[in-house]
Amino acid sequence: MFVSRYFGGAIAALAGLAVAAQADTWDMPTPYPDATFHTANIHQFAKDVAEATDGALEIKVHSAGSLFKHPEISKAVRSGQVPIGEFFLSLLANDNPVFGADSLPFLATSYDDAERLWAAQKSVIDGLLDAQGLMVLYAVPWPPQGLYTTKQIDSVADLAGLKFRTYNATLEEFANLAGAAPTQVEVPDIPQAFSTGRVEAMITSPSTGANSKAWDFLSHYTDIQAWLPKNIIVVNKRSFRRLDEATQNAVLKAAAAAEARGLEMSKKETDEKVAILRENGITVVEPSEELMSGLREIGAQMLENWKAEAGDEGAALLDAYQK
Ligand code: PCA
Repeated sequence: MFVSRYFGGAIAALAGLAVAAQADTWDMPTPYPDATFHTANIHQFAKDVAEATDGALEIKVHSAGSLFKHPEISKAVRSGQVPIGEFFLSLLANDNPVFGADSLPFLATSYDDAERLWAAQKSVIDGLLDAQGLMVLYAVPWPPQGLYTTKQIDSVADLAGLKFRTYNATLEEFANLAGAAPTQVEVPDIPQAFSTGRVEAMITSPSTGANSKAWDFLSHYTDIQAWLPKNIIVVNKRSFRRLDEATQNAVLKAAAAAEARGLEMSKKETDEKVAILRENGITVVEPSEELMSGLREIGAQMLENWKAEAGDEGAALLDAYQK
């Protein structure tokens, strides 16, 4: 009796140790603040993984570029400094233009388009990232991108000379073609960049506009619905392989759920956040035909530039998308 109880306790203690030894904590850098729907979705993903693995894998989310600055996140996951991370997919367009397809103006302007574009991009991107030691877990689109200014914008000519906040090379090209003056600013720095006058206009989603309290420094939102860029969540392949099979499956399952949930969150955001912009005094404007045709012309030129750079891979992607 005494002996068996003694051994029972010892076995329980050993089992406890085994669990403690296996438990893993993954630091996960993300670029956007906690109030962002993408970040909320990632917190839920982390919770799902912890629950499904009984705490064997804890994902600790470091939001708003607090662990790594946004441009460093993909490199940090590639090098294994962190096992997992989130970033804006088109930041990798310098590596290969295919990464930037979802930031091309007026190529994919609705959620359906964005999903078809992702379907066309996915296998190419999987392969490119695989070669970098990364595995794609999931991707989620931002709401359609709109134009924020301090005055009514009726044509592309009205954008000339504006100090324009950008978030990637594609938007920088767009601003240049519109005659504006681009400056790269990360989301957490938006309020300060506007209040100090470094920038005076931007193109981004209703989400980022509302979360940045755009009404503090801007007056007009023109709903141009220009593109739906994506965030991607990737894992370092070596880190992933180190997990036991059950944990790997739990991560993949939680990722699939996060992709579906994130898409729904994104769709819901659009109207909700436009309403918040309006409630706070932003004038929400339907774009004029003149403005739209001018912007579409810029988009068409950018698509030509992109095709020239993206070569056969780009052509195959466009083919798959336009089918
Ligand atoms: N918000 C992010 C990316 C796209 C978006 O809607 C940003 O403004 O940087």
